[in-house]
Amino acid sequence: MSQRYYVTTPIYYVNDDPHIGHAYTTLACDVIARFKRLDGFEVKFLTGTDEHGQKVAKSAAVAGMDPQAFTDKVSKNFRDLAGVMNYSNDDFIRTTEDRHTRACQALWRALQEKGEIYLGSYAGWYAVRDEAFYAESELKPGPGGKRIAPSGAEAEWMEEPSYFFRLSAWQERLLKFYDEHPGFILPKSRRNEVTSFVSGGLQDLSISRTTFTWGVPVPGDEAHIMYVWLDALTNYITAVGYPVIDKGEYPRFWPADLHMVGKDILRFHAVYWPAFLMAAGLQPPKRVFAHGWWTNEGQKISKSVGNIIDPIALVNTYGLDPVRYFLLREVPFGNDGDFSHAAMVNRMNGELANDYGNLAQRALSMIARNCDGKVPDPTDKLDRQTWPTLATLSNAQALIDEIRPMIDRQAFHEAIERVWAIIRDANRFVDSEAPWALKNTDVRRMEAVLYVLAEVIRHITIILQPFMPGSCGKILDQLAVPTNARDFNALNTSGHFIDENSLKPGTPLPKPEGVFPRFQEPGTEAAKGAGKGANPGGKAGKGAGKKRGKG
Ligand code: ME8
Repeated sequence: MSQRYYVTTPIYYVNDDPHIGHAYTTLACDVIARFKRLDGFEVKFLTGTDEHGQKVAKSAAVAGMDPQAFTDKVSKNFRDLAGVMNYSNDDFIRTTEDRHTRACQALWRALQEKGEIYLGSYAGWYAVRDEAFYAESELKPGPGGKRIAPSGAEAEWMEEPSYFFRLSAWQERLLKFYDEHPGFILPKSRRNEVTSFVSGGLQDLSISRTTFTWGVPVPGDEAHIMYVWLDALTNYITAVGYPVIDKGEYPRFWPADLHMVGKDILRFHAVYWPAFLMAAGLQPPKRVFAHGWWTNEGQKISKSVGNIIDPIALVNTYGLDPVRYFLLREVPFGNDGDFSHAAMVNRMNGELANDYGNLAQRALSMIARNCDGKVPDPTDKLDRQTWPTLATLSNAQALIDEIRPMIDRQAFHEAIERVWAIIRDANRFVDSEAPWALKNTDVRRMEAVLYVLAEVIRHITIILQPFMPGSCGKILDQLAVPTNARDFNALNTSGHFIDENSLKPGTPLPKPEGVFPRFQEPGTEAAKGAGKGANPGGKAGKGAGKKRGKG
């Protein structure tokens, strides 16, 4: 039986167009999904849109549109982003779909049957922007008798009849659950925040609303609609077929391996969601990872400041794979990060063009020139005793076993750093062996050096595919690696320098071409515009994106 992996993104509110923050979370999940597929797992990768609730209803009203028509339109922008960013999601859920209404109502009934829900009335603070209830003690005074939540959102006083979930009864069981599952919340600092929040005591949670209608009706009492977070969280089980739990995808994929979320919505995922699930007799997910927050050139990203970063503009300016690389390389995953044009160009020119691109370009063009455009033949030319630099090759072969646990704890930056250590080592190897000089002095050794380089590049590139699928695909094309030999099974982990997976000497190679261009400052507004979100076209950068790096 194959191993399985279920990874989810938050479902995004359709009150606004997608921005870099949304692109980031889904990208992280995409890298994990691709990595797991290459590692032989059967993967389900889910993303989608959160379409109900007061916030979306208000945005639809502002747009002068019927909520369904409005959500159809904005949801499509999120779906289209998958094409632009090359996401490999297997499903895209919308909470306005029938399958989701069925799942929400079934979960409600399950909670009701277990005595976890009662009817009462809510009198307290509510922030529509966060779709969250706040205790007086969490808020600061704001204008006009309103209050300000820790997120900066305005909270208003609200009084209405409401169903409640008996969250207060779950405090001890949640704490026990966190204790028994130390990997449930990552990073560790976030885990501590959650445990101290829960240790402080939990209040019953209002889970229905009566003052508007844009939501899933409460079964048996249609004057109420479900609280949008109960509705939204349920998406993760809707997508695996809930309420059918004995066949289909549910038994194969639930509990989810990973809910990836931003730190803003950790409480919903790490407190409410496991409580709802356990209360309904279902298993909680295995992990919630809360990543950090992006700022733009040092400033908080917000619509009112007008500095939203449009991921499409970034891709137009810098190219897709450099953007994918940058987002996961720039910031230790879990920390907050700042997007700046200078940092982006630095990574693009330094690490992609100079380090990786140059390694591939140098090696492949030397092979093209000096080995008749064919994979060189290293047979009888590799000798561990006389050639200690073979460590370069064995380090590349050991890479996958080092990277796997890093991906399993979502340490993307560590994985990339590790690969780059090998890339830098391989570049030093080229410099010290100087194969261009060996051409005149020791052709056998030159062939062996170039073969080692080609194998090192093959290993690195197979492993980097999840991060930069398009560019890595092009490099593997240039090494004539068949498409069915690009997964982690095709790596050489045999402990021999060469095994049946290794490149076959004599295989003809296509003409090499640079894959990672340097960013050329166009000296126009375009490059800056992408960073500021002011120039969604960013066309001038696209020209720069076509220039070839020199090897
Ligand atoms: O919260 N930096 O949806 P949402 C990094 N519908 N990530 C960011 C970000 C930034 N500046 N801004 C947004 C919701 N994000 C709910 C979720 S799930 C059952 C329901 C990302 O559209 C980050 O992942 O407000 C954050 O958690 C998410 O977008 C919030 O998206």
